[in-house]
Amino acid sequence: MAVPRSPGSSLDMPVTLRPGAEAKMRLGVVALCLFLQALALLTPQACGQETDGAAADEVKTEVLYVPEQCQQKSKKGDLLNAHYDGYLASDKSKFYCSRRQNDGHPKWFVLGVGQVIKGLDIAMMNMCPGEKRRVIIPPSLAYGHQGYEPAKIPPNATLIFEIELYAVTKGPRSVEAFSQIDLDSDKKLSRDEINDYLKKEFERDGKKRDPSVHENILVDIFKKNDHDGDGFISAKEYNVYQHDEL
Ligand SMILES: [Ca+2]
Ligand SMILES: [Ca+2]
Repeated sequence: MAVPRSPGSSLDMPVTLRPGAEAKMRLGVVALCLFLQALALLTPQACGQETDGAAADEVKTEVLYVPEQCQQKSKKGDLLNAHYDGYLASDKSKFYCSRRQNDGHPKWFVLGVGQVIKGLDIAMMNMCPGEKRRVIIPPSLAYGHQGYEPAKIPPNATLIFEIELYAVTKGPRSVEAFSQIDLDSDKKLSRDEINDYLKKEFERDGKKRDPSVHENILVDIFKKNDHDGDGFISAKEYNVYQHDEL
């Protein structure tokens, strides 16, 4: 689920999860499951992405495409689904491509809580589903002095990302969200229940999607969250990160 990660983590790229970061997230519905999925792909990290006093550094955003209809713009705490390619500004070489990871599924992550490098948290605010942006992120909002060796990002590297946002959904899981998905109230989420929920969420934004997208998400959700493999996501499995939210 990740995005360019920060120094210290060993998974794929940009997304970095800060313990407790989710604490501030709003209650949400189905996004919860997706959220869990995202979490499962992330690694807690020590955050090597502090700004180093370069307060003047800003993210430069170029909007490449905006859909005519935009019902919901991304904001802090939303769960986003996006693809992005990352390049070094110095030589334009590509250091990251979400399409080559996780079987090509777009990444899910919560916006504005440090799951991705700071520059991406900034760059993806107020974005419409379907929108495309090209953003330039200074090192102070990316990997700073240290760089990020596993991704071959040198120290003090300015990064360029090309982002395509697919979906904006409400943030994280909650008891309410769980109950809403759990139609038969048996305290566990079946594949059908989650399927129904996803369907409704996707219908709400009115976008046409290939059915395989939906199916892939469903498979991912179970892969990441059904830890005991019984075909249901229990309340415990659903709230597996709850202790972080204290
Ligand atoms: Ca149920
Ligand atoms: Ca289970």
